[in-house]
Amino acid sequence: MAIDVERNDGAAVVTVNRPEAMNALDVEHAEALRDRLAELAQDADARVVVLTGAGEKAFIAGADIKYMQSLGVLEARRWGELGHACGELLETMPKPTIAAINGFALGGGCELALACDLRLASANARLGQPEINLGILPGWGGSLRLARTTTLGFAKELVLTGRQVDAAEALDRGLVNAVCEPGDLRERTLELCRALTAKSPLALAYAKEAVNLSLQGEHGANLAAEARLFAMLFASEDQQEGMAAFAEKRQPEFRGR
Ligand code: DAK
Repeated sequence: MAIDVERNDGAAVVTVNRPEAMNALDVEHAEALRDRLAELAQDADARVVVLTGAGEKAFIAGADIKYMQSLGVLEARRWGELGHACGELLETMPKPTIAAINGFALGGGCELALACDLRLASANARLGQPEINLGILPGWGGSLRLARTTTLGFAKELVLTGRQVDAAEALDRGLVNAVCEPGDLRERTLELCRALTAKSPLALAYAKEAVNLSLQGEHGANLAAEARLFAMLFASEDQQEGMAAFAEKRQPEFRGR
């Protein structure tokens, strides 16, 4: 059993390490994933969090079907809550989260990728919500996040038919942000991490919170909340540094204060 966490400068790379089962999540792995994400959410040294899968075939091939086979209603509810806890951490932790999709991202795997802020896929990735073929529906937030990330029509197609898409179609549909050759995925991901860790962590956290406002509530109230988040950043040294660096034609050095 392993959820590995590797540090690479300011990035924390979280790897679901169960390649013999295509990195499918059973309870043990899902609980460990939730716990690692909760720790990283609080860890100021982790400025960006990457989620990926071990091996070359799979990101996460979903929730463990063999485990789910014998679940009762109450167990299924707890199982759903566990997946939702992972998704909520990825979606709301005050730092960018990136899914490095290195192969199959199916069912719960696609749902967790959708909970991340950014998605990079290798050209051999395949994504989809095949739950309908098992007589269930995407229960880790995917039915909603897929519709928000892409379109209602495309989400309905994938959820109702269970059709998988390749990386090129995922890019075309806005399901992933970029596609690269499988051998380049790690370096492309770390490059993106470096670009993000060079920015103000305060501004990143507030910017993420502001964009997430669009997930809920009333538009006018959300615009007012965005204005407050914007104003708050003018209490930071990073705002002064960012603007001074522009005026002085140099790179900013952000300190997270
Ligand atoms: N669960 C358990 N084992 C899995 C698995 C999975 N999702 N995916 C793969 N494996 C296992 C296979 O059983 C096989 O194990 P052995 O037979 O060797 O013991 C091993 O990984 C290698 O897989 P294959 O031999 O099948 O490898 P292939 O290259 O031929 O095919 C594949 C790879 C990813 C296309 C295929 O394995 C596959 O179709 N896997 C299932 C994908 C899938 O249907 N994923 C969605 C799962 S459902 C909810 C909570 C959660 C969810 C919903 C509701 N509530 C409580 C509200 C989420 C549901 C799901 O994610």
